[in-house]
Amino acid sequence: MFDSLSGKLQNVFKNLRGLGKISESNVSDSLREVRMALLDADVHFKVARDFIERVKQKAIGQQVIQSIQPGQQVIKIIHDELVELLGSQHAGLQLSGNPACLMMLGLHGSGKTTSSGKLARLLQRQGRAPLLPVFVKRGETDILKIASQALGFARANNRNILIFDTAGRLHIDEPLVQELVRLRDLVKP
Ligand SMILES: Nc1nc2c(ncn2[C@@H]2O[C@H](COP(=O)(O)OP(=O)(O)O)[C@@H](O)[C@H]2O)c(=O)[nH]1
Ligand SMILES: [Mg+2]
Repeated sequence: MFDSLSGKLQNVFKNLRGLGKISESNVSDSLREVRMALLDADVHFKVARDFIERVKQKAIGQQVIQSIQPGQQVIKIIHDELVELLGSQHAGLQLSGNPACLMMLGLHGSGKTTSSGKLARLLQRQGRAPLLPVFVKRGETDILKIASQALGFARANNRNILIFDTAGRLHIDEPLVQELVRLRDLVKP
C-alpha cells in the first residue's frame, strides 16, 4: 500500500517540480492527484478531503503562487501534512509476553478480521509464529474459556503471537466491554 502511495506521490512531486509557473489550477490538478492517491491507499474520504483542504489553505496562506520556487513549496507543504497525518514517530507493536497477545477491537465491519490476517502475515514474514483464533460468540460460549484454550494451544504449539479477532458489534455495548476487559486481564503478560 505504501509503495503504491509513494510511487504516485513521487509522480505528483515530479510534475510540481517541473512547473516553471504555478497557478491555482495546476496546483488544484496536483492536489486532485494527491487525493486520488490517498483514496487508493484506503485513506478515509473525509480524511483525504480535509488533508487537501489544509494543504490548499496553507498554500494560499504562504502565497506560494508568487514565490520563486512555488512547486518546491507546495511539495514541502504536502510533505509536512503527510508526516502530520501518518504520525511523525514510528509506533511499533508491543510484543511482550509469550505468546504476545494482540486483541482486535472495533465496530462491525471496521476491518478487524482483514487486519488480523494482514498482521498475521506480516508477523510471519518477520519470522514470528502467529496464531489467529477467531472468536464467534454463539449462545453460551464463554470467551474466557476459548481464550484460555487458545493460550494453551499457542504455548503447546510454539506460537509466539496470539491475535484475538473479537466479535464486532453495531454499537459499543457495556457487557462486551466488560468481557474484553476480563479477556485483557487474562492475557496480560
Ligand atoms: N477498502 C478496504 N476495505 C477493507 C479493508 N479492510 C477490510 N475491508 C473490507 O471491509 C469489510 C469488513 O471487513 P472485516 O475485516 O470483515 O471487518 P470486521 O467486521 O471488523 O472483522 C470487508 O468487506 C473487507 O473486505 C481495507 O483496509 N480497505
Ligand atoms: Mg470480523
